Amino acid sequence: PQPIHLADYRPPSHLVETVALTFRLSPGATRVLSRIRFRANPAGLENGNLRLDGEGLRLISCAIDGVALTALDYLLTPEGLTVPAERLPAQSFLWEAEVEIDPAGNTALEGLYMSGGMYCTQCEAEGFRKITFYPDRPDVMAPFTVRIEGDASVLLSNGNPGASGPGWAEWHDPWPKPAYLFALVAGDLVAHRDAFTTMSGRAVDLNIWVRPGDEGKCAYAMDALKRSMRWDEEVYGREYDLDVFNIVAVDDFNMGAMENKGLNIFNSKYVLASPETATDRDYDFIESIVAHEYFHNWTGNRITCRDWFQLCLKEGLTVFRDQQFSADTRSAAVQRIEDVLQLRARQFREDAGPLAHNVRPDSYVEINNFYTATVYEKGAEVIGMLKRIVGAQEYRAALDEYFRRHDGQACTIEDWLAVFQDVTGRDLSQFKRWYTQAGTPRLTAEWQVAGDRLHLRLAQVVPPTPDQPLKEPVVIPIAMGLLAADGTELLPETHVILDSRETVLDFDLAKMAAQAGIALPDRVIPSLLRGFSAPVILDAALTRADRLVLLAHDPDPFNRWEAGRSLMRETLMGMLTGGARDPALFDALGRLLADERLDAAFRALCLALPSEDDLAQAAHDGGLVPDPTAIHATRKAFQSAMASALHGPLAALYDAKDPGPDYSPDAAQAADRALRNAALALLTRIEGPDRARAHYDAATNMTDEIAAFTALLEAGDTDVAQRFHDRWKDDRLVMDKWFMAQITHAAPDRAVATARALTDHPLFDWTNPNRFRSVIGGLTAGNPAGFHDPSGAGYAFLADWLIRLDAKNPQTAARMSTAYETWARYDADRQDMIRAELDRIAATEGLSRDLSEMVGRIRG
Ligand code: BAL
Ligand code: ZN
Repeated sequence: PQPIHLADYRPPSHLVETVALTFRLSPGATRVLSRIRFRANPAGLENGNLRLDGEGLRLISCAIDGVALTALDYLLTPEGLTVPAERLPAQSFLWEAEVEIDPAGNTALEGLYMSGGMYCTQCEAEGFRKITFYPDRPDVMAPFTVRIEGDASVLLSNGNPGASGPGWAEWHDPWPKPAYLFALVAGDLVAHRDAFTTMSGRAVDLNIWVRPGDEGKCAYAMDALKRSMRWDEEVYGREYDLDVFNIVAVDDFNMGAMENKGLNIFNSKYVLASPETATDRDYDFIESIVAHEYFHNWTGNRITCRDWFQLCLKEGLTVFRDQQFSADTRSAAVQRIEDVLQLRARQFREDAGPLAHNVRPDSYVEINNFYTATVYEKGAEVIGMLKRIVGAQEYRAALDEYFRRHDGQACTIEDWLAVFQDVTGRDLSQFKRWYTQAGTPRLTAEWQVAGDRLHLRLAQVVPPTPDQPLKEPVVIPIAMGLLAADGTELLPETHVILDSRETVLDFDLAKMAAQAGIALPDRVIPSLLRGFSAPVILDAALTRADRLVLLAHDPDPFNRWEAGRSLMRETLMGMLTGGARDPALFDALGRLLADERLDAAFRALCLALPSEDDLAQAAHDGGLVPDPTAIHATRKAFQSAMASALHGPLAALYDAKDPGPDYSPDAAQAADRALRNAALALLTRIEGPDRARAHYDAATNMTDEIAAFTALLEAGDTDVAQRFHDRWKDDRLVMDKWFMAQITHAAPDRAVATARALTDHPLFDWTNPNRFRSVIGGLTAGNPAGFHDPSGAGYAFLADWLIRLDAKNPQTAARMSTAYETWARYDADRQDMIRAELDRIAATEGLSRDLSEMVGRIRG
């Protein structure tokens, strides 16, 4: 397949005025009748032909203005149907078609498919073309009327409910939408119901639809929904616009969730929660994903993307909005650290390898392959920088104008930036490079004290990435402060912008010292990039002593955490090359742990080590070839040393931070559990399994149970897996944790064998994306030393499963192939073995467009 290029965008030749669909549901042979009123697009640059996308459809009949078409009237290909301009009425006409589709045979989970006897849809990005013939592109928006005929008790589609009777229901969505936001659900479901009154007084029915038996696990998602609705009114002035908002939980789903207008469809993992079955982290995800999908109603649905290159227009903004919501709901500092951890783990990794691409890509073969950390998370960082640069007030004014100017439209990044330019009067042409250049900029900072002046030199380099050898400087907002060596703050937080390759800033040290009431210092410590004010890699000339000062005193919590993190990374890298541990770090961590003024969740984050993948990248960046086995062993040795050095404070925290048996997923309780369970993991390392066994037996919630379970797996307990299995074998979501934990916590030399054995387990349903990700992802992401086993067995295991899954579900197979993206870091033997597996996948007959594009890009 040929790549599609942004530069080739052309407006559609026809627009849609109305769509009416009738579904006659049957598992193997559903009939879809469409009545679509088209009109010629005055702005259309196409040839005037009517181009309808359609894949895997059995065409029964079609007609224009009531006159049946014969096969001579159109061109039908596996990708769609074209009616030449000369057969079309000039201005407006009614297209009618009847097609047959096979939901039960649809294992790709795109279009209309079945999950456990229930019909459901996933149309983003290009699934609607598997339902009926249609201009399946986001710049064609129309109101939809839907009639569903089927024997399920619940029949749902977008918009407001219309008439219904036994075996049928009608829905009308008055808001023009692109086809990717279409949804249909039919099943024997039950609802958890609630209601919401919007700020202008509209009464909205809220329903979360689940299988009978799961209705007791919806309260948290419902609460998160209501809080999201209120937050969007208060913070963005955005109100909900239909009489009903439905959420449906489905077990087989490729993504996390989907923002279909008025009918969000969720992976059940991100809806269902009870204290016994869901962890604090699960609750956290549910809250932010419910918010994310709800926020799409304005940023995505009312204003959508002109074409799929603009995906970040809705995704970057909506991730930014859900991060803001979580920061307002929980601890803002902890939220920021967690967001940055995710960004570095997924997006920096992507940006550093063969899959690097712009936040707004220039081309793609399969758009499903661009639902990436770069589009989502870096896309959100770009909005955060924009907000920082223009200020909160102007940001809000620009968003108001964006909603006013573009409501009901399909827009581009140019439209978005034009709003900011018009409202703030700023020239954003250089800022736009964040959308058009790939790669993580490297920011270096050096400084010297010269008498009573401080000279701070800042420089940036954007590294070459595939197809982009040369880069221009970007606009980097840098929030900074200055500390004296005793921790005194010399400069309140200041904002500077680096938009050239290099600049030198000059500070009056004498004045700052006088204001702070201290003598002129001969050493100062810049605290740069506070709050992670830009998505860059900072190389600052900080000594270990400087970082210990920041860890103890920086008023910015993000940089406090960052100082500890970089000290840990440096220590671990030193240990890898034969260096010793530095007791000063453990002393500093001990003081921090005991500081009850600090949020427990923040302290838990300070105890967490850089991941094995972080260390492999750090080794590579330092000119070394990472040895995954040595990294794993060194990390474990560091944890044991830390546990020994901090035994007293950890044991004290373990005793003090027990929130008791009345579980609540709120931030305060979750923070205490996070710190206590972090202490448990470390203590088990040096004490043996008794404490973890007691913790397991006493656990009344899944957060504690899984913490004890994994600590016991690490300690080599041979019975706990069976006990956990016997208790939870009937709960799909909990069993996903069971599968994953055993692989993640297996010794690296046993990880592949463990994963392989689990694929033989009767509950390993590999066609279920969650289960597949638990096992295959449990190895590739959860046990890097096992995946990179020197034998190459991990690479072969992944390739076998990708080939097998690709034949059924290309989207999930393609996504999992990113495990190979870091191949260039490793030694020649590993590189050869990975290349051989990529070649083997590429040579597979009938490989999907999704996976073949990914393999091709990874190989380079
Ligand atoms: N639009 C795909 C799922 C999501 O980002 O919400
Ligand atoms: Zn989204």
